[in-house]
Amino acid sequence: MKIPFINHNHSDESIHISHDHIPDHIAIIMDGNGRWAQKRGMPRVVGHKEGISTVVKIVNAAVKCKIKVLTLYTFSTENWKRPKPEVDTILKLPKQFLQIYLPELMANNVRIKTIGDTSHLPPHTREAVQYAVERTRDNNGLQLNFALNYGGRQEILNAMKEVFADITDAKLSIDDVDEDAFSSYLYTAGLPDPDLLIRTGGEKRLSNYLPWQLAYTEFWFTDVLWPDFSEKEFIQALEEYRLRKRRYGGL
Ligand code: V0D
Repeated sequence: MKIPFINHNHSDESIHISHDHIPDHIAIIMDGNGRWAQKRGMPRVVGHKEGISTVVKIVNAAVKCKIKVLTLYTFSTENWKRPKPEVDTILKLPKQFLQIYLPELMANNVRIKTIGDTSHLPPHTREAVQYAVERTRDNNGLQLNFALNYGGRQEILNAMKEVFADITDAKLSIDDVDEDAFSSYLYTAGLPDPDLLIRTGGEKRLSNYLPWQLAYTEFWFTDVLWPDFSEKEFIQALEEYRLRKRRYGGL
């Protein structure tokens, strides 16, 4: 893969990748899968399956670019409102994905985690994901977070309730509840906030995705539907992010 980062180190031409302003943490809303299929006269679920191959492509691109954390919005709390057959098919995707790609993720030293309330997922989904989380626990390359049954406002409310419980139990003092302390009650505890949000599929909104964590994040939108998204667009997003940072980096 060509990484279009310019060499500022003119003393050594062999170093041609500049690692300035590579985001540590990228969050992605992988939208447009159903529409991709419908445009081809196929059922929406075909688009979701097609979206899986884009997931692995972008994970591998992120590994090559030495991104530290990638957080993918796979299933939101709102997705339960979709027709049951579609929900059932979507909830089979983690197992299908892992059956094919877990060996590749292991070889790439990827650590899998989840964010969201996984307790309400069907056991077959939970078990497949839990197995992958445990298998990859000791990997120390890219951290790959799958947002499963995730909702941002719900995350903040849960955190608020846990803070309140800890205050009630005298484990926490109300004066110590600052932004950092509160962040440690979120699913993303211990992770840096995303530097870059990518949303595919043409919509330009947040859809309840990481509202607390994205407060200072750069947003990059594309009309490209997720199954058509590729390393090319991913690199383009990284490049635009780098240019934005360079532009106001001097200020
Ligand atoms: C559908 C496009 C991978 C977006 C990609 C349960 C929507 C394909 C996973 C996955 C989904 C999740 C956990 C894990 C391994 C893989 C996935 C869902 C949907 C929702 F440990 N793709 N994917 N999960 N889609």
